[in-house]
Amino acid sequence: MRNTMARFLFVFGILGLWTQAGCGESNDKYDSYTLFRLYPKDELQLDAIKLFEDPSNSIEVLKKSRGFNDSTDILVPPERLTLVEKIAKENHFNYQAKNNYGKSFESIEREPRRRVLRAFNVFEYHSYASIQEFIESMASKHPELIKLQPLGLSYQGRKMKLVKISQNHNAGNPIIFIDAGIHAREWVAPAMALYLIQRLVMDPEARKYDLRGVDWYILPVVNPDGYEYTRSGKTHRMWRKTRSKSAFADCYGVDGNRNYGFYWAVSGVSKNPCDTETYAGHKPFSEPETQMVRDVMLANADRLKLYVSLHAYGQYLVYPWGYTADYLPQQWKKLDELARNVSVAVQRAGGRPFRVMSAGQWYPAAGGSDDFAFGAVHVPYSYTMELTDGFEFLFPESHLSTVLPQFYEGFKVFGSRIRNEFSKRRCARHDDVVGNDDDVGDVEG
Ligand code: 0X9
Ligand code: ZN
Repeated sequence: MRNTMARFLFVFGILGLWTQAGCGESNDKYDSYTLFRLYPKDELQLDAIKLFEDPSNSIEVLKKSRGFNDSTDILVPPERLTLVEKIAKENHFNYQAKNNYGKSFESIEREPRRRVLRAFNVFEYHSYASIQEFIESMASKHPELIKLQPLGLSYQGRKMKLVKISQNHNAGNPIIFIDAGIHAREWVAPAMALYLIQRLVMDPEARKYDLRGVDWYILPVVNPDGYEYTRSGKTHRMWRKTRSKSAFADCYGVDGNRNYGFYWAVSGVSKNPCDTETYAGHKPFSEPETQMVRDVMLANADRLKLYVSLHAYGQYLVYPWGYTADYLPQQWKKLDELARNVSVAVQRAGGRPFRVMSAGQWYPAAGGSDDFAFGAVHVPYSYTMELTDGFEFLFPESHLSTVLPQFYEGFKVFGSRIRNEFSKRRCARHDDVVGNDDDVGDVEG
């Protein structure tokens, strides 16, 4: 095993130097990539997988496994294929491989012209401009329910607006704040946020129950520059970070979910601005986009009772702490129990269950918005929700109409809990038991 590892590291090292020195990006970059889905079955294999995560290997880690029975998904460029196959076989990995991965990318060139003639379809993926048009038009048609709050401009100058949905904006209701799309390639997350907006406003049942005594604040695309970049061609479809230019290197982007100022950069981050995945930024809140989310949280700290950050993929529903696996917040049982109720509701609607745990138990990574909301802003319920299982980041449009309503059932449970626990206007829509109000503090995980 040791020998294999040593050889593996050596060959990777050589190849790493070669690829970094020589290669430009072709337009169909991912067409020749292979998706490997590796199922580790023991600690040694889990360790071996970590070697794939070194960014100098030009392998892109799409998803990390949570121990056994869960896959680590990696995208392998053609020049690494033989080697990865060899390592996988030598180490007796149970794995699946899908060649020519980029060829399965859906065409994204249909907007914007065609859409002008017809209504916005929430079961499709849209350009940022169309998304903005949609929220503007919803707000002008339903001024009694929706207020748009301008938050500022993204790094590249895109306008960002918070969608506030309430039956009475002056009632001082508890607030549920949902954001999506901090990671550019996770398209199903903004799609879910837009579906939530449409459903809360257009569905009479939702108006009657889900808006009762609770305000919903939704920011559908936290990282619009990155989002548009992933739409700008197949080569960029797997982009994750923002698009800010580094002052220290000729590289772009920061991982927005490593950029929040709570135990910033203590685990699971890269300090290298050229790391395409987890660069934490040169300081906390270096990005205008994370500053805007922070400011929404801080401005509403007293009423903010639930924060959910929508991501993809893997069907996880995780809670703080994300920065460590060593301990859990004292209130973890409450967080855990609500997450399980949400999962059950999604399952009852025909969806897949969520894997529920603390984010750090999945893999420790600091600087996430969930930890900041919980630890710094003291939002009592804070989650990261990883939507969908299957298709990786390329969740097909044709399946949105099935899964988004299923996930909505989970949001009803979230809404009920916040209403029952914090609203002056309690009325149970769901059988949702309230847990104990524990003091803040940590316990061993
Ligand atoms: O790593 C992340 O930022 C999230 N997963 S993703 O595949 N969408 O990138 C998980 C974040 C969980 N929360 C923290 N680690 N704080
Ligand atoms: Zn994400």
